[in-house]
Amino acid sequence: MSIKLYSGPLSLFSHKVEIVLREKGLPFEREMVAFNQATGYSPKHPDVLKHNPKGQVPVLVDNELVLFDSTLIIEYLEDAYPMSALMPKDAKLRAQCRLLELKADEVLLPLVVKLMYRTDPPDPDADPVLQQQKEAAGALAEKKIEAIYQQLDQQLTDKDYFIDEFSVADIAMFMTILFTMRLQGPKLTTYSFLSQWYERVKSRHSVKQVAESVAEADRVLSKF
Ligand SMILES: N[C@@H](CCC(=O)N[C@@H](CS)C(=O)NCC(=O)O)C(=O)O
Repeated sequence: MSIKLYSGPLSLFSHKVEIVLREKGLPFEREMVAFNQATGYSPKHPDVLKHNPKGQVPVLVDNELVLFDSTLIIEYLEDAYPMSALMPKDAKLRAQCRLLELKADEVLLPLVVKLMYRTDPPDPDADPVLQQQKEAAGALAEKKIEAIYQQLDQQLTDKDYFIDEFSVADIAMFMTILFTMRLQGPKLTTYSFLSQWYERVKSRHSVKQVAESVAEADRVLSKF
């Protein structure tokens, strides 16, 4: 068996896949593509361009099989390597698990993206009006993030994980909230179930390793 993951040092989507590989105990080679806060992923890694018409990480190569898109990759890993299941078997729970992953990636994350100006490299020529616009958009996004935190907190009342057992829903939501925190977004302290859940997920070996790798990438790449 030979699995290779093309990842990015601050790629939330790649880190979702990495947690799944680690949870399943699958050995893999990780290739970090170049990234910096000024030019992003440009120039792109030639293998990523070859394997993914969208030119994005993550890309997973499992022997002859080449896949891109974190959700699709994770579903493949779950089918091909069912040990340490990360999705429920029941159809309704499975759909709820997928829906939560989608909410993390496509509802919460677009709000978190509005906070990303906070890690931009300093620019003495920055337009102050543009800067104010970014800050106003960030403040509005924070309000919407808090409303989502409130809903998630309610969903987690007296529960260890979103769907019975630890699942892809927890992985996706955790990664998006980790990124909210590293961008100094709303704190979790007022949401007791959500903050307990966050610490519970973070204490898993697989998640701890990935969170440390993000922190290390920030020390090297991001200004705060
Ligand atoms: N829906 C994709 C999104 C992948 C994605 O946005 N990857 C980012 C890094 S986190 C990327 O490669 N961005 C570079 C680009 O879009 O050019 C997934 O789930 O994998």
